[in-house]
Amino acid sequence: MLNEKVEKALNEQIKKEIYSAYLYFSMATYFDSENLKGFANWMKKQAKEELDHAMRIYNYVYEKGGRVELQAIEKPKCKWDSPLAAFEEALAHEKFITDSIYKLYELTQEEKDYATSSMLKWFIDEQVEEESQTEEIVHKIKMLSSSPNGLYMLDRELGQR
Ligand code: OFO
Repeated sequence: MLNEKVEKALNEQIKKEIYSAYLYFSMATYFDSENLKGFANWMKKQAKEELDHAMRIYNYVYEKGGRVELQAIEKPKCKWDSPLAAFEEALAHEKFITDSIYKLYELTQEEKDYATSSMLKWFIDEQVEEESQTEEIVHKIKMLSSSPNGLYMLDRELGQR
């Protein structure tokens, strides 16, 4: 059986992961509208990863005899002022997710639910990568935006993800 408080918090986290996918799909639509196909490709891949994160928790809840109850997902923003603004928001969002995973981990410790703590370690490690790869792109956009072909070069690079 899954601890009730933990089950509720895992359901909340599933919602946040699905919202992350929704936000990144929305960023992909912005990039596609700007004809930045590589940036859009990167965001679509990221969105799919977020759905995998949601499914990882979903499967765990059932493995532990719990129940998933899907929540309403709010409409994401759909326009940004620049590619930099979109990636800065993606980075801020990843930091928010990291914080949410940490809080979830703390709850499992308080509730002595060590199996869920152990499952969450994968997410703690994953967030290090998620933040670092997004931050790297923020830096690259800042560095390359002053050169005329900079954004185009980065778009090609992100298209290869
Ligand atoms: Fe981008 O992070 Fe999920 O967990």
